[in-house]
Amino acid sequence: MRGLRPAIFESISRRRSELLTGEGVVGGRLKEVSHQQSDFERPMQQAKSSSEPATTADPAATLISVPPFDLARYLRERTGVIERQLAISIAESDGPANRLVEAMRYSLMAGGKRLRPILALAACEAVGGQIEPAIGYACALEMIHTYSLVHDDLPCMDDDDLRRGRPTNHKVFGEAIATLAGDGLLTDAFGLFARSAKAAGIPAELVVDTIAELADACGSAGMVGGQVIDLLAEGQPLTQLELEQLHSKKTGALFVASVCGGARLGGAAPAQLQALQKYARALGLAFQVTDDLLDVEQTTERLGKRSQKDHERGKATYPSILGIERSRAMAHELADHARDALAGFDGRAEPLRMLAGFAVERKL
Ligand code: GRG
Repeated sequence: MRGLRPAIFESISRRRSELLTGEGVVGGRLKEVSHQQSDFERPMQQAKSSSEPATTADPAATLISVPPFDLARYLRERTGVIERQLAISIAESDGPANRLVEAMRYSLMAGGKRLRPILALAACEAVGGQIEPAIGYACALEMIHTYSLVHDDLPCMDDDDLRRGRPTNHKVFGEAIATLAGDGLLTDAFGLFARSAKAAGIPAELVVDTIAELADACGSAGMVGGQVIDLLAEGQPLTQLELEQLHSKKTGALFVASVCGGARLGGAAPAQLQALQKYARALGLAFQVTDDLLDVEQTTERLGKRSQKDHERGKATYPSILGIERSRAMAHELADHARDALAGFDGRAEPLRMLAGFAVERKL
């Protein structure tokens, strides 16, 4: 595979990995913000079933000096957990379909921020759950997200050559195998989650509810439906409201399923799920507005995917409707809304609070 990668792709990969491991923007500024409790790094508590959101129980906690929350380290650790499990889940195959598995691995193990699985695990622990039973779900989310990228890059969709700092899947494996690799990732994601949930002893009703929500988020009412609206809207002017509706399906629905699914597996109460849904909706939109800004402001080399493409394809974006400065202000406001939705949660929700900042501060 390496022989297929020109030097430009190697250099893009290196730059992306620096940006993601905290040596770039992710590190410094956000590191300085302190969190209310350090219990994120303590052993996790059992999932609760109370209908009240979690609160800070120990009055002595206010007297303890708490070290600043190190987001870069947190992202590195969580990325490691997820990537190790993904590598196991999509083990190499020497069967007749090994070319397919190779194509699936190629895109799945190509890096990426792993934001959706990280959010799922963070939501799980925000409600007091243990993350181990939710890791299968987290990996399923990343497989689904990766499938959407592989299909989105196909010539019949966005027709892109570069993704995650590498040639796109169809450039390496051809269109037929790339299409099937996406299909394989999507389908296997549900099998992986179902099996891992059973092995972890998660109650069947909880698993069924989570699968239904995830399928809705990915399907015609969610991501795929949003993609269709996006395709049909190319070259058309959209209002801000229409753009928001498009993105709530195309990008937002999977963020909501990530956060709410992770929280449900952690034992979230209905009131907590409601608050987390608000958090995820605001965060998903903040992420998308930022994505539109990055497309305008960053280079292809830095992003590891083609920049300036929204304008070229005649796509309505937040910068095209609101301008750069108002879009940036909107992204930050949405991140504030996301954090506000967590008002009833204690220090265990600190990673979620920090991730809202990350969604808008990121540089790729
Ligand atoms: C089902 C074909 C099909 C498409 C679904 C989600 C989607 C629609 C297409 C993916 C392409 C795209 C540009 C979506 C907008 C959301 C987005 C910014 C995705 C990139 O997500 P990141 O930044 O990517 O989390 P990494 O590589 O870090 O995982």
